[in-house]
Amino acid sequence: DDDAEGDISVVTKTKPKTAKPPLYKVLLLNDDYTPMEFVVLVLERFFGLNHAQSVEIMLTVHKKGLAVVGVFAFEIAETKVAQVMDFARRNQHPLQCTMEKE
Ligand code: TYC
Repeated sequence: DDDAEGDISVVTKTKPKTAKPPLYKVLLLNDDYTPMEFVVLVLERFFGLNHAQSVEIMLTVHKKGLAVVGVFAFEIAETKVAQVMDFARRNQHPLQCTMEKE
């Protein structure tokens, strides 16, 4: 360009992408014996849900057979599953909790 108008340059950056860790769904499974109140307590205690949210998810598991109760990085999901399984076992309930890659 030899006239007075200056070219406008726009800087476009491409962010170097940091690999994001895979996420894991933690699932609660229905059974015929674990008391509803116990499941609600589990959801409140280990998943930080309030009472209303816990009742809602418990009823979803009861009706549908299972539900996702949270999504976490591997280590956190693993810890939640272990905590739930241990708490259920100590209270002699057959409640099952598992995880799967999202
Ligand atoms: N089905 C159980 C009952 O009728 C209640 C229940 C809900 C059990 C959710 C497990 O993950 C569960 N007492």
